[in-house]
Amino acid sequence: MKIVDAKVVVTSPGRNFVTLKLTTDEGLTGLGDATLNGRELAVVSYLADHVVPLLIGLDPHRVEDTWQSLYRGAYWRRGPVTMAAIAAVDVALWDIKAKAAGLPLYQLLGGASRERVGTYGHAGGRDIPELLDSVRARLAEGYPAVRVQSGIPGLKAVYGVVDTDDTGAPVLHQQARPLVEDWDTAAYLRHVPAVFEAVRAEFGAELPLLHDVHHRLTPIQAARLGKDLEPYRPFWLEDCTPAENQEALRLVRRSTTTPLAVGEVFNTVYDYQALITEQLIDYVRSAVTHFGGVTPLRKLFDFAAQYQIRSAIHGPEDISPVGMAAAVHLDLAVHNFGIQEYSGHTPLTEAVFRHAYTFTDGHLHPGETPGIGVELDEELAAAHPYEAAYLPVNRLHDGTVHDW
Ligand code: KDG
Ligand code: MG
Repeated sequence: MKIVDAKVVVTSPGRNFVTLKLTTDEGLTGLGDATLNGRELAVVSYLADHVVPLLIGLDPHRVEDTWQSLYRGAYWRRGPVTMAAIAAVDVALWDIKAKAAGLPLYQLLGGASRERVGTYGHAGGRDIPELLDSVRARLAEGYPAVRVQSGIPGLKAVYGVVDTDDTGAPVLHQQARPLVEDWDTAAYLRHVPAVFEAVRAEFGAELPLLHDVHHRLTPIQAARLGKDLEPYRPFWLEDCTPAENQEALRLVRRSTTTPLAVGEVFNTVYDYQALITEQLIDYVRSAVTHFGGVTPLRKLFDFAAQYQIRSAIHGPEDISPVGMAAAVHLDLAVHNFGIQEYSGHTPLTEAVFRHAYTFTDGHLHPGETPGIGVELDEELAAAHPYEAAYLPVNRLHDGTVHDW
């Protein structure tokens, strides 16, 4: 079998998604997600200008060899643009291989290790009462675990608190210039324990609660927060520091028993080396889409398993249903699965990407369709072309840029 066509599709059914579609001489097709939120077209160019010409004529069954040749052959290794491009090729090849075998991808990854995949959903509110309503809504949708994010008194816009329209649907601020949010670490550190206190008082001790700091604290501030949250037994504290400095997590880890989750902005296993071997974290959070695909993510999970660290694949709305499908196959197969982040997609996005995976009672299942189980409606995709969009930036009250 040979690859005869490789096409990069960019579509914006409410937000931008980049998809690679490979076609073989036997008529099989494979899809891979290459969406890098806010920098989409860089990956489109990487794929279309530098990768697609190398794929034509290749045997799609050679997944490992193709991965190694794209990773090592570029000489310029790693980085989100490169690894998102490689991920798209990797997942598209796995899709074709599984279709050729007539099996859902998870069967090629060792088969099911569990019946279904547990998830967490996002709850957010401008203040605590609004957050409690949002938690109630996630529970009514069936989520077994909830990430809680709240507005901070004195700050106008905070990560994780999404504007909604009259129907409760999230309003996206896709715009040609980044939205400027504000940040005050002291106000944040004062408020978050009160948020957990209120959520525990309302929903009891058993509900798994997660919180995303989104890279904003210094190690000593993160240690303080971890200690302050201990009485509320969080499921995890996510990205408490900008963890490209792996050293930072040593201090946090020594100071608190609050579990730590890290990795959505990581691209390779090397970003995790000290964090895993020194057992500084509890969950590895990389996305299939930003980590180079199923091939390296599965190796990461095996490495993490030796240290009792579990998987928690990144799954926000900016991972397309193609990336989400690949994640759910991996989740079902790996032994050290922890939890899957899942926000779902809009009905229009789900019409562009029809998928076999299902979400029932707060749990995902990849379905039994051969391959990853996603079909791209190219006509509908073309009707919703790319729109320039940036992620927000954060500034302190004096105007200094802070991590977002
Ligand atoms: O594009 C950025 C998002 O993927 C990120 O902000 C989402 O932190 C995130 C999460 O935990 O889902
Ligand atoms: Mg996060």
